[in-house]
Amino acid sequence: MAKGDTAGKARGKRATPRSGKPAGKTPNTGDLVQLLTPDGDRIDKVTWIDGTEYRVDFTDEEYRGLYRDLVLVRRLDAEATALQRQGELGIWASLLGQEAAQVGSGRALRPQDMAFPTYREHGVLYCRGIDPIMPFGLFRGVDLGGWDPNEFKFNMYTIVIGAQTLHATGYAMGVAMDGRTGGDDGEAVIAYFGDGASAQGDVNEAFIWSAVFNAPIVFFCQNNQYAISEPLERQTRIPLYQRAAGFGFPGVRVDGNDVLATYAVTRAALDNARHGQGPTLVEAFTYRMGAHTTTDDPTRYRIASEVEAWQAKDPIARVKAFLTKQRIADDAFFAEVDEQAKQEALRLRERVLEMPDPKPLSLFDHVYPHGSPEIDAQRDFMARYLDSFEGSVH
Ligand SMILES: Cc1ncc(C[n+]2csc(CCOP(=O)(O)OP(=O)(O)O)c2C)c(N)n1
Ligand SMILES: [Mg+2]
Repeated sequence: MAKGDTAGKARGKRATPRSGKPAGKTPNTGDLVQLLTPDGDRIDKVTWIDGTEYRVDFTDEEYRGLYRDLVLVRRLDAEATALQRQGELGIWASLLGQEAAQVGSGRALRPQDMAFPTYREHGVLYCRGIDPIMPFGLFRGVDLGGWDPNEFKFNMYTIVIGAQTLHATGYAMGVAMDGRTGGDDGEAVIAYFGDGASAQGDVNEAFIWSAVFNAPIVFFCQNNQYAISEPLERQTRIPLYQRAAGFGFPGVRVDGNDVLATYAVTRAALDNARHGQGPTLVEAFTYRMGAHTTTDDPTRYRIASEVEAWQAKDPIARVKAFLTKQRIADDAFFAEVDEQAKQEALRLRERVLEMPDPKPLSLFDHVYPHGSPEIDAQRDFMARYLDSFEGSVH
């Protein structure tokens, strides 16, 4: 869908050069790229502190498409949380509040680009055209993840914090070595991770390798302010995007609750990468409105007024306000999107409930490509154990 134009190609104008020399002006922590205010007012263009100019130029149809994406991914996510509460999923990691960061970056990807997600990127998965049912096998505990990363250019979910940034770096180095960068049809890579992950060794190693090999990668950090119960101030003493300068590549902070700005910044960073200009760190400044996962109770470590303050910056409300003010959409459109979201959520629920339980012994399949005596022995042991139950069929 959205092919909105982005400016941001002015890499030559960057004040934080590839040498890692600090920018002349030190930004304060309030600096971020924003193109749509929480009240739904458009900002035509924004110049980041390094001189890069960001703007978008979407058609009305494309604006409505972004709104539809945001509403759909929120509704499917809410259904997933309800399914977990009803005992139908083992766990769920909600994206509530992070819809704009995910839809904006997900739609900024070109078809040839490769994404490496964490466990929370259901909105990016949706934008990649993957059937939303796919991650549910994982969270219901009935399969090991269902999609082919190469078919959709979207890798498997990664639970090990930060590990996917190294996988993405290796993949991006391979892209460059294969000569698949350098033009508009070049391939770029995006690695998603969180504010907590930014403190992991893996992530810092990924930054170094990407920098020195000039890998075509965008590090997309969704700073949702928490790593489970640990707040941001336990991860860093400086804004996360500023870390990039120490590694020798540009960093930019974007309003992660603004789908337009997130799109513009990510698209520009990806295009720089595909043209051979190396990595960028994008810090999407956002907020995890829900629990870390359904196993977590955030009321134990954060106060209601903080959540309320972020509610006023809701990523969907501001797009709705903009569409209404600009008469790009009317009540009939909003009602139609709500109805579609409801129907898709119902369909998702039905399909989750129909997911068959796996055969217990399938646990031992696909551990090694050619089997192993150890695994065979474990399978035999398990089979005997299951046989010990009266009427057991497996
Ligand atoms: C290597 C590793 N250490 C610890 C954990 C446990 N763990 C799961 S999620 C999480 C916090 C991650 O926070 P952040 O990177 O901010 O991502 P978010 O969940 O907020 O999206 C931790 C510590 C893990 N999965 N992997
Ligand atoms: Mg976090």
